[in-house]
Amino acid sequence: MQLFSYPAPPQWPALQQRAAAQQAQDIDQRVEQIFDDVRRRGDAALLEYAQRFDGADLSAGLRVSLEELRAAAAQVPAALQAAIRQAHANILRFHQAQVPQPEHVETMPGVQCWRRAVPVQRVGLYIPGGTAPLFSTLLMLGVPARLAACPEVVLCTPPQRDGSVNPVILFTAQLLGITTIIKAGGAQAVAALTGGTASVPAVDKIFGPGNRYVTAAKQLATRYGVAIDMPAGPSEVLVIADASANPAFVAADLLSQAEHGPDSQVILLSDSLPMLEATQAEVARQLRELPRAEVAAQALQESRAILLRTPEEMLYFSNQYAPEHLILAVQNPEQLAEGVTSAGSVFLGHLTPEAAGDYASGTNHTLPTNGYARNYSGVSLDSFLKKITFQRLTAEGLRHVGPVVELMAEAEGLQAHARAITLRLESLALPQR
Ligand code: HSO
Ligand code: ZN
Repeated sequence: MQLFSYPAPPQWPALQQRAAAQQAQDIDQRVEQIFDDVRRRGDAALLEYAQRFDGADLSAGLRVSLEELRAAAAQVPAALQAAIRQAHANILRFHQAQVPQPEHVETMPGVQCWRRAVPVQRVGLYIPGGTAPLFSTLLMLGVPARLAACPEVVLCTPPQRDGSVNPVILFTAQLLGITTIIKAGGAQAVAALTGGTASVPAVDKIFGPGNRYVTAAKQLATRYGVAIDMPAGPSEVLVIADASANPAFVAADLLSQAEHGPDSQVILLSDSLPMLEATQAEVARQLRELPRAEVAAQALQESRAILLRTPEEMLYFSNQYAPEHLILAVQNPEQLAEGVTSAGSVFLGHLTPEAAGDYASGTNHTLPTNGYARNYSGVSLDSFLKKITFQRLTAEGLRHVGPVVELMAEAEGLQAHARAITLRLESLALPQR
């Protein structure tokens, strides 16, 4: 980690810079070709990509069969099953509190307006395979999808070389009651979810993390009218640590973000130089013990430890950076938390690691990165719902609101609008039969 001592505020924007997103043009072109190919050849294209990119022969079928699904639990240790069930229960409880209350408002006598939440009808959940198959992400997307009662939930995840899907992912899917599971990864999976194939239903909205190809593919999907959860970027954490923090805890938190990927962003702010130095030493020590040390070490090369003067300065810096995760490893975290205006998710105090929220405390871990915490929220139940407004006017209601509309419509020069009211008001004035 590079150390910066009391940088002057004009230098802060440079320190808040994320590594330039290298959305290489050749990635976009490649993804467009894949979309074309999947649209033209459907399942045949998916089979070929599985062979080429995953080394898997899926001629037996692109879908996970019910037998495969049922067999998965036997391969997952009982203790892990219990842990996943507990995490599921906590995440469900937290998201249940987000169920919207019915809204019904009479704005004028006889003018009834109401709003109803309706699930997005068809959703696609993408779960990467690769070096770390994130079944926790399936919980984070599957729980709100089920709670919202989306009628169609399609899970796409890449196959392993033997053509199977990671059993923990299957166990988690089963727990969620998700049975449409497609063995497809990468941009081709997103293409299939966008346009549909014989085996893959087309969806209305696509969720989930992925590599640069998946990210580019989700972006392209939006051009075909498919919505996505949010613009994605590398995962990031910012820790504010005062002299009361435990350097070993802080180091572990920094490393848990760094081990996600070589492009993970890690920033440590402190108003205590001894704390910064002790944490740096701890990071170096703990790094050596990590199986993913190489990945974490790469991420740490771009990471920064910054000495600032006061809690207010640290908070200001953090709000400007707008981190995906913010850890307040300080004596009085509540007070600091009050001042947070931009962050995806905030972790208060010395005993609240980001890892708790990543897996099991209940909050969602699909969060805005790359500064989008300035203007986006993380995934929640809302992400799977649309809100539809309804209204109904009685005769009394029309008499109340009608003249308001007539005047405004005429002032905008929109005579047909005015007439839609006038004709009805006139009909009310006629003797009723
Ligand atoms: N920190 C990741 C989520 C995750 N961590 C999954 C472990 N597993 C999201 O930013
Ligand atoms: Zn994580």
